Amino acid sequence: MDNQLIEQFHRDGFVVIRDFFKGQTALDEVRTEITEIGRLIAGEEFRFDAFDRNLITQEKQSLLYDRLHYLPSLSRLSGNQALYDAMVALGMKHPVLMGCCNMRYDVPRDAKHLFDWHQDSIYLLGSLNAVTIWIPFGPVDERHGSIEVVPGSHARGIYPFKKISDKPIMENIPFLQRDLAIDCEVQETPVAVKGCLGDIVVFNQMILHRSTPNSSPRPRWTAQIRLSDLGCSWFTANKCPTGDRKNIFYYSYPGFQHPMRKV
Ligand SMILES: O=C(O)CCC(=O)C(=O)O
Repeated sequence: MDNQLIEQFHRDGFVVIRDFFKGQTALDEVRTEITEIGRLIAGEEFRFDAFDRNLITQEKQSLLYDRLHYLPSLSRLSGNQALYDAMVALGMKHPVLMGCCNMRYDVPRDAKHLFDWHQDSIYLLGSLNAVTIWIPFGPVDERHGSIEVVPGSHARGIYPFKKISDKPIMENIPFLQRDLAIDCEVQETPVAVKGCLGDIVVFNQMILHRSTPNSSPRPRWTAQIRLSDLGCSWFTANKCPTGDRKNIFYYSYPGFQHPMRKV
């Protein structure tokens, strides 16, 4: 991999690798499988690149969205060797999958499912250098929506956050986006990520980032492959915590000093 990309990733906490999937069929299989499932759920008129609220009702949208996590083609994409090789080139020693790889289906003008500013690490835990590989299946830009990131924020540790739900703080109870939110104003200048089919965006899970709205007529499909590094000594010393079984209140990530911490 180009040294400039590696340097940018370490400095800014994210990098866009253009044409990563050029010549590979990994994304085509996902698209084909989603189209098949979309047709089963919404009918033969379903199209991957189009959106019609009369066809995709809220109920069908949820039904489809909830299936995406279980696509065999997403599992194959999660195990894509080129992705692993790229993460090793970016400095991971022994990348392993986290149990939260997923796909998003951001339909036009749907603000409800957008994520506000957050750091993945407070929900997902994982190694200090855990990454999300964010894979667009079409254009991501101001019109189609995308993500915004705060370059360099990954190096500042965990930002203050607060619990926003009634969930009790107990060791084995995971916290989701609806349970925790950052507890400070984001004053840094963000960068809007732009990309297209075939590109990948890799970001450190400590980076501050958020979704931006899709105001185009087509849906925005993206995959999120999440990897932790067994070569991270903090991770192994803490028995490899992941957010599907543990929660942030029981782990001291460097920089973590929030008064809500209970243990
Ligand atoms: O794709 C998006 O809109 C947000 C994704 C995100 O925040 C994440 O995967 O951590």
